[in-house]
Amino acid sequence: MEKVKTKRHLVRNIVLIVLAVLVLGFVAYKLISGYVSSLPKYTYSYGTVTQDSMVSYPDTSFAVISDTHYYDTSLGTTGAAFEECLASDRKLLKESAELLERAVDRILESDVKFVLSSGDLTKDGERINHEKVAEQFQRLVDAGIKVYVVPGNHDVDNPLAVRYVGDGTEPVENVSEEEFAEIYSNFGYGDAIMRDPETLSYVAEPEDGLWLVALDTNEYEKNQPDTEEVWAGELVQSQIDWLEGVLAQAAEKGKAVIVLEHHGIVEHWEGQSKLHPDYLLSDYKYVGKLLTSYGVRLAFTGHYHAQDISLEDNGDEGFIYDLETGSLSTAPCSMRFCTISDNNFTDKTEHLIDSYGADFAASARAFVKKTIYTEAYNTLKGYRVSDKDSDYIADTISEAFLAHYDGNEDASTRVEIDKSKLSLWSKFIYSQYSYAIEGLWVDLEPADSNVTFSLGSVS
Ligand SMILES: [Ca+2]
Ligand SMILES: [Ca+2]
Repeated sequence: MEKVKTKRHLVRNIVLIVLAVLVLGFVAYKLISGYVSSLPKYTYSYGTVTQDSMVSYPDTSFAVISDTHYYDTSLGTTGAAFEECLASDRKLLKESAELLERAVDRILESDVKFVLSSGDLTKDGERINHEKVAEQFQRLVDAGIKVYVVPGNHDVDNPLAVRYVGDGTEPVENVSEEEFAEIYSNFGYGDAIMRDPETLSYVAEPEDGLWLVALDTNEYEKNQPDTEEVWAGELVQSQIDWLEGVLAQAAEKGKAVIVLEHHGIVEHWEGQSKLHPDYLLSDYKYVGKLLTSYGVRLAFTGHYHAQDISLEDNGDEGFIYDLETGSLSTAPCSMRFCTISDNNFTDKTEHLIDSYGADFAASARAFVKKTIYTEAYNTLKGYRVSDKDSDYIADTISEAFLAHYDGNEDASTRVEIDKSKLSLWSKFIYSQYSYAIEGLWVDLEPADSNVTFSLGSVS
């Protein structure tokens, strides 16, 4: 009897030791992998500009549009493949051409000096769509308003440039890097005072004393035939070296710098880098630090289709605002009208969707909500969450994304999820994603639109 008891104790102790080793191993793995992923992928030589030595920005005014995702309807608007494309996307593709035309009309009425476009000009990099975008931008240039573009992940060497025929698709001509620079020669590339020899990055001077550093953050060289293009973005070492040279020259010549790029530099909600890392530059924290170390305070980005401004404050070593502009083809179709005066930045945001009337605006918002809802619902069903609970959670998630896309999130309008209505399994799955809903509803400082802040110090 005593022998059996001793044997049981021994087995129990072995099991406990094995469990402890497994838990400790898992914790150690998490700590080490977390530490490794927080290290820079590339090498950076930081500048020495401090808050006290930052130059003032010259007075100017400009408009910003992003993610126009232009789609010429001659490429087809019917058939099973097109319907599938619409159902899985947030974009108003059929209206995208008219939306850009209206945006250009609106800019022509304003008194801005230049326009920035932060990537994803076309649906999927089709040559015809690029040419149509260029036609619209030419209207601005003809009226004396300069335009500066930078490509997004959809725009160059995209293997999915297609037109819709019957229920299927047929490939159409896309554009290479060289062709992109040719088509947009009147919109940045021809006006560049410096070009990165390796990529579509360039520098222009849209206002005396103001350098625009347009960065090509995309990774087209990794695109594979017949598969979706690479969404992630990064600056490789040769681009970082080039950028450091540009920033050093700007500091030496006393030029203030604004950055234009597709991918984010500062997280736009707490948890974005965990749920959607491909929307931020791979080394975003280090690139942000590099820019602030040279006194850059404004970066205009896109990609996520949200109207949001967030701030990285590095204390004495400077600060940078990441001003993400929403998609012109995703409700509410935001565009920014910006002014810099006495080293203060002011944004006035307009929602182009409002120009279509209340009914269309409501249905466009419902369309965006439905596409997010469907994606969330299918993800939850993949985890075997019940239909009823998937519907409830997906609805909550889509409301959170809609609020984030609009910007200036008003948490008082949030309907909290009642967890007592969920099954035990649904509660567990929800607990894995609740950080996203919490994060999306919290607007990180400063406000996202209709806001003024100082470029001399953090207010
Ligand atoms: Ca914000
Ligand atoms: Ca926000």
